[in-house]
Amino acid sequence: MDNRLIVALDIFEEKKALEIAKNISDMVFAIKINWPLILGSGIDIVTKLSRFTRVICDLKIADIPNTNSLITKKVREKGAYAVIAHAFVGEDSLKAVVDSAGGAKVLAVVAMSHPGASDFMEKNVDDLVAVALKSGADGFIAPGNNPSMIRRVRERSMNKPIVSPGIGAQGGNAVEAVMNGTDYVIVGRSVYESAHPEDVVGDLNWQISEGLERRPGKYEILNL
Ligand code: BMP
Repeated sequence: MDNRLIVALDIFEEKKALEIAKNISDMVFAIKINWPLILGSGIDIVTKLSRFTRVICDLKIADIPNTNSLITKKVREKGAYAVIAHAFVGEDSLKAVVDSAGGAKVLAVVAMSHPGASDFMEKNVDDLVAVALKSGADGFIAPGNNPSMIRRVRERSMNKPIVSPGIGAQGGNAVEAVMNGTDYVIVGRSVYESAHPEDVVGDLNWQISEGLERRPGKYEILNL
C-alpha cells in the first residue's frame, strides 16, 4: 500500500527543505508546504520539491471565486499535486478552486486542530462538510488530535478521504487518528525539528499501519 504520511515543511529555508525532502521522499505520500516556505523560498519551491515527491500546497485559499481561481491556477502550473482551501468561504468560492485545479486534488478545511477551532468551525462542521461535498472537493482536512471530530466528518464524508494534521506537536496520536477514520496523516515539527527525520518518519509509518490494522471495517481506506 502507498505511504499515508504527509510531511509538513513549515520552514523558511529552501536548502533545508530540499535536503529533508530528498532524504524522506521514498517514505512519504507527499510533502505539504505552507506560507512559511513559500514566503521564504519563493513559489518555485513547488516545482523543485516536485522532483522528489508529490507537493501539497496548503495556502488555505479563502477568497472570492475569481481570486481563488487565480491562486489555484498558479500553484497548479508550478506542479502542485493538491491544494488546500477553506470551505467556510462558501460553495461558489470553493467550486472556483475545484474548477481551476486542472487535475490537482482539492482538500477542503472543514475543522481545525487548534483550540480556537471551537469558536466557529466546530459549531458549523456539518455545514462545512456539505459545502465541500457540493463544491466537488476531493477530500477533507480534519483535526487528527480530535477523534470525535474525525468520526463526525467521516460519517458525513461520502467516502472521500480525510487528511489530518495535529499529530505530535499538537498532541494527536497517529494510531488513534487513523483508527477513527483518518486516511492520511500530516506531521510537521516532529519531523523537521528532529535530528533524525528519517527515523521519525519510519516510526510514524509504523503507527499508521498499526492504526489501519486496528481500524473498524466500516471505515474503508480511501485514496487521495
Ligand atoms: P505540526 O505537525 O508542526 O503541528 O504541523 C501541522 C501542519 O498542519 C501545519 O502546516 C499547519 O499549518 C497545518 N494544519 C494544522 O496544524 N491544523 C489544521 O487544522 C489545519 C492545518 O492545515
